[in-house]
Amino acid sequence: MTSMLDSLERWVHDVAAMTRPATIHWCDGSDTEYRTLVQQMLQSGDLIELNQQTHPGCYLHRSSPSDVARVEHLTFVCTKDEADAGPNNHWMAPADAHAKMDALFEGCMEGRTMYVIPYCMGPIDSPLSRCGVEITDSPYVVANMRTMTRMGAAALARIEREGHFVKGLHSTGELDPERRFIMHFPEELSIQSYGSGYGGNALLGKKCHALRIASHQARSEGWLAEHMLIVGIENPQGQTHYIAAAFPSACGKTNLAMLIPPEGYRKAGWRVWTVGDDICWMRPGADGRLYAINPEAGFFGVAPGTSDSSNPNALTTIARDTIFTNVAVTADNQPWWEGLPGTPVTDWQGRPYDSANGPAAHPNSRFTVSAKQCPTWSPKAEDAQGVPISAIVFGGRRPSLLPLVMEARDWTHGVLMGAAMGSETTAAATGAVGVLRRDSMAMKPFCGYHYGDYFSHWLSFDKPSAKLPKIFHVNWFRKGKDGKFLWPGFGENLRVLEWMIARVENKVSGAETPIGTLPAHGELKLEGLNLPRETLAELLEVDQAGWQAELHAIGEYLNSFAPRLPARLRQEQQRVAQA
Ligand code: GTP
Ligand code: SPV
Ligand code: MN
Repeated sequence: MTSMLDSLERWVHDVAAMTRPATIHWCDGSDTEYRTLVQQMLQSGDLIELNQQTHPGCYLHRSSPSDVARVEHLTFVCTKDEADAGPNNHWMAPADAHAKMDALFEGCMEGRTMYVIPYCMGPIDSPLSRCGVEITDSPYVVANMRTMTRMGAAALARIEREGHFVKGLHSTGELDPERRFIMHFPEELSIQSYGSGYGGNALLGKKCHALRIASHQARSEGWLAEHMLIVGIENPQGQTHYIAAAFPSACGKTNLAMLIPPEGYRKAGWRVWTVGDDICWMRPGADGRLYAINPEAGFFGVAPGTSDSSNPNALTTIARDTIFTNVAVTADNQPWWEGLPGTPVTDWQGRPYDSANGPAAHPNSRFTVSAKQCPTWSPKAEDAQGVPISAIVFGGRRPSLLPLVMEARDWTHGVLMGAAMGSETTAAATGAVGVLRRDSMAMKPFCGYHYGDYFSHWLSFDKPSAKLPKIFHVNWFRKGKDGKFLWPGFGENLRVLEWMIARVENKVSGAETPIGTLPAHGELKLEGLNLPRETLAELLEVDQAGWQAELHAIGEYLNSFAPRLPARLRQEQQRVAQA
């Protein structure tokens, strides 16, 4: 019984011997602990108090200007065999990675507090949940992990019971981009991160554990760890369908998860329930359906663009008890970003706002907030069994070619649609923005193993006993000749989800095309929406020549995963190309 805690304590002891902190603090997740941390951070300048009248319990954190996003070029998957990491990952031999990291961690916590954070990803009592312990010298990380995970005593008790956990070691280091690495050791169930205090680089429960390590584990255990939102759509009859959707970073997951129905739908009795906005763990249940949990307990959402017109739910959610990172502030000390009314006076770096310096809020500025504060938070999000998934949706930012929505004819075709996903890059990772790149299942930065094996794993769910969800592909981002988005998006996306549900329930027949099934004439409900008929036609157009080129490009892309590319996926690409 005590042996697990012994091994945890031994690890903590070993880490302390290497990093040499002044003190060690075991986090219990209590309110008192949180309040104390906040006070310390206000004193040290890690947090800045925002207007407590308008935003009670809200604080601002300014990260180092060179540390504002995930760093994919410094993120490594360290498997024994290089081939197992795949061409989709940067790889380093475990021994080399350990040597590099040990040198960086040596004495790095001198004079500082080392925090030990036991956490659980997923409801504490769910068989789908998994635990980890993150050791960090960043109080900001502790405060964020408290919101984003089930952190503290209950997680520690589960770790003690289960006897295993993912080991995460993080230090902010010198914040020198030259001395920054995010290392994953899936075979050791461990993560080491040095030199960044930002989001996915530092909150190790999130992308590092819940996606990179978990996807690796999920493959051997027969489940899926995906970069997906989970949303429940309740129709006027009171029936709820749960939909899981994978869009790349900053491509609309949080927005879709918190969607507010257009007026007509609201009046008719449609409701939307938020289960998750970024990560989804799914496993087949006894009835053959896929059941999903959200391993997170909070939202680490993109601030810019969040407004009363785009996402009023998010705005309500973040009205109190929220940590803002890299947003601007107004004259009366309220958080501000592009898309909000009012004017910024101080930019995300703390400088007087000057439009010559670019946006006032960093394009990847974020809010961290408990999911419980979301007005549409689903009671089912705490359900240990998870929610049954009726449809899986893939999508990305595609200014042309990809229609508003299409449905895969079967699971294999759906896996191809996911594998073929492409999107324009965004500010969520460092590097150029607006460049088209393939991002299979929105997992390019997060799949902890070879994409070829990952595609095989996806295909393996197609068993006679399975009752798999239908698979769709959407594109909210198609542009017209004037460069403007053709589709209004946001709440109006419910119209597209309604069509998907009608397909799931076999209530509409759709129109078959070589690339998949599209809404037939009149099947998309557009009442109350001022969408010109030509715009709809453009949104649903299938450009044969364009698709030939696209399918050729998809074929080339798939080739890059040979020899591990499953033959079934190659055949499917050829089938569609010849359709
Ligand atoms: P990560 O947290 O990085 O994984 O991002 P996300 O996928 O949750 O993206 P999010 O919902 O935060 O949206 C990112 C950006 O896309 C914001 O600027 C939104 O305003 C914009 N966006 C979201 N949904 C839509 C849509 O339906 N149409 C258009 N045009 N823009 C959208
Ligand atoms: C993403 O980039 O997909 C995010 C933010 O959700 S981060 O936690 O930094 O990965
Ligand atoms: Mn994300």
